[in-house]
Amino acid sequence: MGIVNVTPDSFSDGGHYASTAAAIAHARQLVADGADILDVGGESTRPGAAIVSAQDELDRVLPVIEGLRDISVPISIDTWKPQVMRAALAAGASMVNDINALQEEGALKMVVASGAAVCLMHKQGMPQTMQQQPHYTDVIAEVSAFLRDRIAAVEAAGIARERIVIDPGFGFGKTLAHNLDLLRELETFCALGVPVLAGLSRKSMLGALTGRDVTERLAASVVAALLAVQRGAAIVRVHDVRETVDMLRIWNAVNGSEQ
Ligand code: 7PJ
Repeated sequence: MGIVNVTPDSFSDGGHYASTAAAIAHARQLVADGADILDVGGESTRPGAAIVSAQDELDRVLPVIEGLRDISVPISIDTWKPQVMRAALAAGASMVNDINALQEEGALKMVVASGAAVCLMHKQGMPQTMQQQPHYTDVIAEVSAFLRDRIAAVEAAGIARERIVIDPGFGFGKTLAHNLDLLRELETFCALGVPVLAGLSRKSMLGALTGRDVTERLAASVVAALLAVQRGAAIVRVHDVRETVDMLRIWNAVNGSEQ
């Protein structure tokens, strides 16, 4: 899964058209590099980031999704807002990647009605404050119980199991120790019976371990993706598709897979 961030570049005066065109070109490059899914997002959910209005988010992501109508891979919309889900799905997205696991009022109904796939992610707290004091008695058990409950809730609402993906939510209300526990024990989540997505690319846990700035985390990100895949992750959400696909080619060859 290749990450397509559509956020205005405050240092460029190219404006809306330039950021749309840049996002579309970037998305096409990710597919050329081997991405099997594109994850389009218009709101930063990084720790401490401000909330963007649904209208601003739509203004960012819709022209990009529309501009990718002919693309050969499924498009995922990274949002927790039902209004953005609805418009993005109508414009051609076929998956919802929700850091809020469809808990927002109206979100579950929206995805049920659309027939789209969904990624249910765990987080503790809200993005603005979640890294202030993450706390768990047993992070594996608690994240696992949450994901199990959300799978049950969305299945009961009418989303077939085949349409559900889960994600422990690295960095979303977790200390470095919690993140390492989640990665080490990723197989526990695979045992819940639906594909597991892991998002570790360029995250601050990799910065904490390497001492490197976000622009210098390529090697750490590829290794983290490998560790996730080794522990059963079916989807890795990454910025650096080309290098991650190289890694997966080696992994698959060693495992005797055709791909
Ligand atoms: C994730 C995400 C993740 C899923 C972001 C960043 C922060 N969606 N959206 N999983 N992270 N499903 O990429 O650093 O880990 S935004």
